[in-house]
Amino acid sequence: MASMKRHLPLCLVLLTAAASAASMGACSSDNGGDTGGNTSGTPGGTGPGTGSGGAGGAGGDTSSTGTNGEGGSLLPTTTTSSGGNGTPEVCDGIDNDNDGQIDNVDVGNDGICDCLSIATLGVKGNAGVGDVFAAWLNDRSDNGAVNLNDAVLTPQLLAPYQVIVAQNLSQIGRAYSAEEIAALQQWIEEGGGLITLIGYASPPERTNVNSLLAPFNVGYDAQPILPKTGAVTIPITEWTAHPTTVNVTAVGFDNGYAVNGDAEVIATKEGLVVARAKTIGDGHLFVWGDEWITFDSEWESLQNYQVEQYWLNLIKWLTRETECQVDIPDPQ
Ligand SMILES: [Ca+2]
Ligand SMILES: [Ca+2]
Ligand SMILES: [Ca+2]
Repeated sequence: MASMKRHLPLCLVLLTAAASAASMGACSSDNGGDTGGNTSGTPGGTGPGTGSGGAGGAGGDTSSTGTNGEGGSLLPTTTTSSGGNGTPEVCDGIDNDNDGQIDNVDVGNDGICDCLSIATLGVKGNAGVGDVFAAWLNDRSDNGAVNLNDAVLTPQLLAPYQVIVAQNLSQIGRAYSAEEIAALQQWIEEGGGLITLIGYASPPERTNVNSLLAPFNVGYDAQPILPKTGAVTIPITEWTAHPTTVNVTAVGFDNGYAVNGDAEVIATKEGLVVARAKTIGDGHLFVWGDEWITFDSEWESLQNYQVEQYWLNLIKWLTRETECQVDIPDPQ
């Protein structure tokens, strides 16, 4: 709406100058065309940009009806968004198409927002094959995942990201400082989404991740649980109805840790809580008791597990409600 308001005085100028029905069409279509022109360089935006009434009129002609930004619908579109003003949504931190969602682009209709800004802390696991934050995510978003590894957590470091995934934090070479823990807490409270994983290493791996979780009164228990017997992971099948568990009936687990504390129980196994979720200020926290779900090559061919669905649900729920929310495709 803001961009349309900014164009209003120009339209009034054009109307005053031309005083014709044709110019009215030009004005209304320029609202959509100019916004598109600024981001994609497509025709229709040249009128207001140059201040030329003639060029603006050309934009109006292509819209045929020229009512309330419909000219934008003729622009090349790279978005699946259907609402709003017809201006294509692009990854720029702005709700270009005015449908109430910032950067809700998913050209491939794969359920991962193409504009997603996600980072990982620590190092990936090596007990299985594949890494969900490599090819799997790269195929589904424009940015992939940024590996922050052992970077010092500051408000400036965290600010660009919508979702952060804490992986194996036992190798960062230090304990997180109070300032780092506070920075992450503030980032979540202001709308960030954190998911923590565990089960990568020996029990001391809990120390750093639990320090990050302490402000939220959640943490991993001391005893490893649910080791797989043979080659097959333990199926987690007891789920709470929650946005993260839609269409999920079974996900594999192997040698993780129970999740204790003050947060909603999301999944249990044999009386143990293996997942909890919590809304904190404007943000979200999800604590999963294992790391096996990161090994995409291990689960992509398994029909009895819905790990991919789980990741789609998790990433969507962790992302701010007003940003990057795209439809998750129906299970096949
Ligand atoms: Ca939008
Ligand atoms: Ca945008
Ligand atoms: Ca996508």
